[in-house]
Amino acid sequence: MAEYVSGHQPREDAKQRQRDSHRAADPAGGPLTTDQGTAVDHTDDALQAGERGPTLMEDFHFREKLTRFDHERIPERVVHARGAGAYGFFEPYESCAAFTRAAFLQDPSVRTPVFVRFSTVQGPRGSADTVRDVRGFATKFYTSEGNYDLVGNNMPVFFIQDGIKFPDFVHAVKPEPHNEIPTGASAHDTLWDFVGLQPETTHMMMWLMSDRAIPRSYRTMQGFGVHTFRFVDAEGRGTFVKFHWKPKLGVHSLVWDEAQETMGRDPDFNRRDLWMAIESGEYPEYELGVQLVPEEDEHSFDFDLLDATKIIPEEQVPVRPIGRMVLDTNPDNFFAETEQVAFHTANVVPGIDFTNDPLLQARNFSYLDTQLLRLGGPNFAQIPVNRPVAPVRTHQRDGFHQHEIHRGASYHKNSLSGGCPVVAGADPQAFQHYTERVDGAKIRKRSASFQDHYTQASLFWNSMSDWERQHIVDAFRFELGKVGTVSIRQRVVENLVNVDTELARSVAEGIGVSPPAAPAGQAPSATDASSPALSQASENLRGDGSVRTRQIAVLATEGVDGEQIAGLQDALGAEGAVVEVLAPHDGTVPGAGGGEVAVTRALPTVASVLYDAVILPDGPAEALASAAGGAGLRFVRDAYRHGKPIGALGSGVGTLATLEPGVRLAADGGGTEADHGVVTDRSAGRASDTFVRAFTDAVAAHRHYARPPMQG
Ligand code: HDD
Repeated sequence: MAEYVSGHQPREDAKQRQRDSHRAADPAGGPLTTDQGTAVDHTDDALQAGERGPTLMEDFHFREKLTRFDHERIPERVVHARGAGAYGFFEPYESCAAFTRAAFLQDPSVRTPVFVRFSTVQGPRGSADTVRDVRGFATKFYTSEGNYDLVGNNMPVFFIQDGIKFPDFVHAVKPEPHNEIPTGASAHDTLWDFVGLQPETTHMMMWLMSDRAIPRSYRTMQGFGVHTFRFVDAEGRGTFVKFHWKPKLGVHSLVWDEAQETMGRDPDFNRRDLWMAIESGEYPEYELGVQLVPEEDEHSFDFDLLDATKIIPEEQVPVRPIGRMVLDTNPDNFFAETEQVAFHTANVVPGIDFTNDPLLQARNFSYLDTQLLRLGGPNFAQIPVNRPVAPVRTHQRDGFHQHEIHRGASYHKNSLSGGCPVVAGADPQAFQHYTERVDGAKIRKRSASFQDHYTQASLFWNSMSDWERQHIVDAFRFELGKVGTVSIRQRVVENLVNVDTELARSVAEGIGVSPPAAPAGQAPSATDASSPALSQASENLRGDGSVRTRQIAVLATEGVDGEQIAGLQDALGAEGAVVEVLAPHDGTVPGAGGGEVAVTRALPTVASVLYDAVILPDGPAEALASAAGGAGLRFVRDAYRHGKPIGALGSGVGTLATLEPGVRLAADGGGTEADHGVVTDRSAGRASDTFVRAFTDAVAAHRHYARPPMQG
């Protein structure tokens, strides 16, 4: 049986601290009060002189209520403003003592509570979830030795090499300064102007133009610490380390057209998905892996380990799984927890240390600095979600929003408080900075080992499947097609030649600029090498292959086979999928056998983009297609275009045939046919096990991109 640090249970742990001393009084425990605890008699009418007279200053409840409302907002994060968070726990698989002394990585029976916040980067707090953007993946481990924050992204590299450029990059990617357009999007002049003039962005831009930038769910994306960090063992020996989070459900993305429509249909798509999964007990799970590089191998790569625009290919240094994280509790209050959580790359614990990566060094300044403004002063670590479970004893005093009532001397050294708190000195529990010899001239200069900006961009391109490449080309065309300044488009294309001439040529063709000047064939700085582990088509990113939590729509109209639908709900539900019956209206529809079929949602309130797959059950084909003013047919056509699995049974196959998609459909009496994720069976009655299996496999594969184009 697992034990938990500080005796807390994982689900309750982080919240328990809040409940103990910070939780608001039970709303049901007494009447509405003022901030001072005085009971309020009436809150719907202000105190006024006569029924039609002016409002009186004397009404302290009215003034307090409005003042408090006027002050509800705090500055949103300058980047990563839009986010969603959850609590959970982390447990190591085995002791990592061989390379780090971090306490939370020693004992598989110790669970460490965590809070994770996922985010987009560019858009404001109220922007849509499914924009093309990097996703933040920030984890706060409440360890017994203090808080450790792993503030990562869902891409393993970054746009720039030195944090001094961060304000330039962020100014460029944020909306245009004069009209604040576009919200949440990178497809505009200033970003691409910056990109074309900063070739170090090339590798990251390949990732940003790939499907990684439009994850299906926070539960189906990887996370990366990005930088090379340093593990330190009990003897003070260092090992370079890169951190990887891998989702149990596999790495899956939306397609761009779908992502755009989802912004309108459900701007909270990813946030809702995370929330609902946790509410339904389908706890998101990620495996933590590390790539370890001995100190003596620091210079054995053809790139610099300190350069955050580079990965270590997994084929070169395998990712070693060291533990798992489960997110099992939703916050109670978005503002108090998800908004007020404050991450900081410099929140480290003994056993984890930094390297001289110039991007990381800048971050170690910026995160503390930003919280001072955003959270209104220096005491933000006292906010419940930020409080360590480890005891805090400091000489820090006063400041805005001080919650602690400190006693005794507030300076070191003192004799009046018995010298307390004492420093840990050589106590092995204390954080001791890794001893590293550093000497050099004071210069503003980047090492020559940071100068190759193309080999890994090319490696990424080479590692992609055909459909991934097509999506990348389409994304470049879309983004640059929104850039008004032709010279900016041209410059980006000229730069892409260094990655792959064909890529550059295809992009140029789509955006109406001159094809790149370079000759056909491989550019001099590009490479033939690939890293298959990077492809979403690879086994590496497939996950457990299950269909758990996939949203499957079953379209129903009057006369549909209700028993068949019930059978599908049972069979697919048993695999963990969520099966919803959609019909032209809410309530029920009369089934073929006379019974009523319960409707989960009315078709006009939903759309194909909100589901992972669709089934057309046996029923009147015409009626299914024209259901809700053609919404049924539109639903199926969208699912087809977006590569989603489509199942059809009995006369439902007839509805599919109207699409003339060029895929093979089952023949009469021919059993189940599965072709490019279209699974058909003309038999009436209960769906066969073969159909259910074939359909489940199609759903597990997520998308079927190689499907023939839709006709008509
Ligand atoms: Fe950053 C927020 C991730 C480079 C400065 N960053 C922020 C968040 C994530 C990242 C996930 C949101 C945390 C949350 O949910 O509250 N940032 C990264 C990664 C980077 C990176 C993976 C490169 C490897 N960031 C970076 C640089 C700087 C910053 C180079 C400045 C020099 N980042 C910030 C910030 C933010 C922030 C301005 C805004 C809100 C906050 O810190 O708390 O300080």
